[in-house]
Amino acid sequence: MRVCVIGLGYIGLPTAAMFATHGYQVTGADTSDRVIRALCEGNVHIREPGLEELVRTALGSGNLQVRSRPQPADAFIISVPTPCTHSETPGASPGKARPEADLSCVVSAVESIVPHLQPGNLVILESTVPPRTTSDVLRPIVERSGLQAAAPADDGSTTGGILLAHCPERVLPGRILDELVHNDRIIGGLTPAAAEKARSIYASFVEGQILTTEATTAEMVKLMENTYRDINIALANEFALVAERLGVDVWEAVELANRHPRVNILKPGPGVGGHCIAVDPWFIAQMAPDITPLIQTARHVNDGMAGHVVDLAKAAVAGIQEPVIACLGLTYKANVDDVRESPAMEVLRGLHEEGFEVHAFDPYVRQLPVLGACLRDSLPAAVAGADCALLLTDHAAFRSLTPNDLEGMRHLNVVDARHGLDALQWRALGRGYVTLGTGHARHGKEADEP
Ligand code: SAJ
Repeated sequence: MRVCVIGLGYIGLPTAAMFATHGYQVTGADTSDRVIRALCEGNVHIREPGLEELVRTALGSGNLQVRSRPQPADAFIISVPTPCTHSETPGASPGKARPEADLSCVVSAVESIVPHLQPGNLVILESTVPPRTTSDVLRPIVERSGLQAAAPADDGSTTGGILLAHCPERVLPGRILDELVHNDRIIGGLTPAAAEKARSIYASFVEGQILTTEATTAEMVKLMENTYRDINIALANEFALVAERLGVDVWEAVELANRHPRVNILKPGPGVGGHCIAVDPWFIAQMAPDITPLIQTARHVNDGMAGHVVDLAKAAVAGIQEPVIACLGLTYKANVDDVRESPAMEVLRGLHEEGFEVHAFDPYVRQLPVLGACLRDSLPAAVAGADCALLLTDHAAFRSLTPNDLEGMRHLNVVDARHGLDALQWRALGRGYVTLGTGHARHGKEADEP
C-alpha cells in the first residue's frame, strides 16, 4: 500500500518514517527546498531523540522517498502547520483582535492532492484544526476531484468515493517516537468506513488503543486536550502572582497541594509556548467567542506572564547604570530546539523595549528571530559583564548552574523564571536570587557586587 505524507515537519516526518519502517511504500512531500535537499543528503532537519536513525533507516530501505510534490497513493496524510492569524496578518478578517486559525497551508496541501485522487483513496488530516474543518473545508476541496467524500462508503465498501478522516496527532515534542507508538489514537471519520480504513493503517505501528468517532468530535477532542492544559497552566500562573504578593513560595505550596489525591496543579513560568497549546484554544474560541470567556482569559493570563518576567528582571537591576541582562534559554520548553511562540521571545522583546542591553544564549539555538538581543555562542560569553542572569528555559544543561558558572557577571543577580535552579543552593548565598512565584520576587532586591 502506498502512503503519501504531505508536510515533513515535526509530525509529518516521524509519521512518514514510521509507515516506511512498517511495510508501506511512502512518499514524503514538502514544499521547502531546504527540507528536501537536507533529507536527500540523509540529514534530518529536526532535532528529536531517535528520529535521525529512524529516518535514515527508512530512506536506506528505499521505502521512504522525498519529493517536492505529492505522488499518487492509496492514502494521503496531511500534516502541515495551522498557525494563528492575527488581525494585522494579511487575509485576516478586518477588525478582529482575536486570533483565528490560518488554514492556508491545509487548503493548499489538500488542493495539491486533488489531481491524484482515485476512487477508494483515503485522505487523513493530522493537522490541528477548528471543529468542522474536515467536513466544511476539506470535503468540498476533495470533492473537486469529482468523487464524493461521504456517501458511498457507509456500507464498508471503498469503491466509488473518497474516504476522509481526521486523525489528530497528540505526541509530545521530545518524546515523539515513543508517543507515536504508545499513545492512544483518536480517529474521526467523515463516515464510519473512513474511520475504519484509517484505523487499519495506523494499526501497523500504534500499540496504544485506536478509538474511532466522527470527524468533528475528533477535532474537538484534540483542541479540548490542549485547552485543558492551557487553562491549568494559567491557574498555576495566577497562583504564582498571588503567592508573590502574599509572600508565599508557590512551588512549595503547589507541591503540598498536589499531595491531595485529586489535585494536579501544573507549573508556573514565563508563559506558554510551542505551536500547540498557545494556539489551539483560539480554534475553539473562534467557533463560539461569546461562550468561551474562561478559555480566552486563560490565554491572556499566560500571555501576560512574559511581561511579569520583564518586571522581575527590571526590579533585579534597579539602580544599576546601563544594565545588561543575560537571558538563558530561548526555546519554548526544556531540551527542545523549537522557538515557535516561545515566551522567551516575548521577554527579549519586552526587555529591549525597556531599553536594556540584552545578551542571550541557548545551547539549542543558532539564530535569533527577535531583533534587539545579541545571541552569544556560550554561557560565559552571554553572562560576561551582565548585571542579571534571567533563566527562561530550564534546559538540563542549566539546571546544575552554580555561582561559579556566572563569575564573569558584573553584578550577580539571578532571576529564575522556571524554578529550574537549585533554589536552596542559590538562596544560601543570601543575595541576588529571585524565583518567579515566591515572596522573594515580591521585594525585588538591591544589586550586589559578586
Ligand atoms: N508549561 C508550563 N507549565 C507546565 C507545563 C508546560 O508553563 O506545567 C509550558 C511549557 O514550558 C511550554 C508550554 O507550556 O512553553 C507547552 O509545553 P507542553 O510540554 O505542555 O506541551 P507541547 O506544546 O510540547 O505539546 C502539547 C502536548 N499536549 C498536551 O500535553 C495536552 C502534546 O501531547 C500535543 O501533541 C502537542 O501539544 C500538540 O501537538 O498539540
